[in-house]
Amino acid sequence: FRRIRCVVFFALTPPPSIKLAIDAWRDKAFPSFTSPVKANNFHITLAFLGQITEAQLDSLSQYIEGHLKIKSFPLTLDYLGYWSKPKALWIGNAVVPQPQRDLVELLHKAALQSGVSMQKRDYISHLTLARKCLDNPPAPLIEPDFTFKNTELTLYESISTDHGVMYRPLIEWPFAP
Ligand code: 3AM
Repeated sequence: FRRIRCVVFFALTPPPSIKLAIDAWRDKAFPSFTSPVKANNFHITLAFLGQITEAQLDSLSQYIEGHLKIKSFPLTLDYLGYWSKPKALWIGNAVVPQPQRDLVELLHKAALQSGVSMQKRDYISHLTLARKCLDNPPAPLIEPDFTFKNTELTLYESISTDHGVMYRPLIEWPFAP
């Protein structure tokens, strides 16, 4: 985190085996996409912060260390969603577990305390599968059904490269077992 400012967000991350399973299911269930999200980039955003300063990062970390009391929890991605405005196809969890709700709330408080302004909008838990998806694709042959345990909170930096965007984990906070 040497640069003065960078674009960051907090997210949950499926374990590698689930990332690969979602990737394989996506290949089978849909025709190819113009702009698929790489399996390595799969995540469930909890809070998007945008550009923050190093001082704000320190303050966020301190707040989280002092207040994070979440235990590892399971989550099931089981339905397909499409947003026509950002043209994104995603899978979501019909049931947002309480620990995930608590995390979103905690991160909003952490941002407020750290002087990071965040948009107030309803939280929709989702893992984006593809962007620039012009139409809502036909229903998949096989419905999504991916369950995994969430064992940590990650702060990612969003980096634009010649090969597209890449998300680099900056800090991880493990949940209690
Ligand atoms: O969680 P996904 O991958 O759907 O679209 C961006 C991506 O969403 C979103 O944050 C995630 C990580 O980059 N994002 C980008 N700019 C945003 C903004 N200004 C934003 N979300 C909310 N407000």
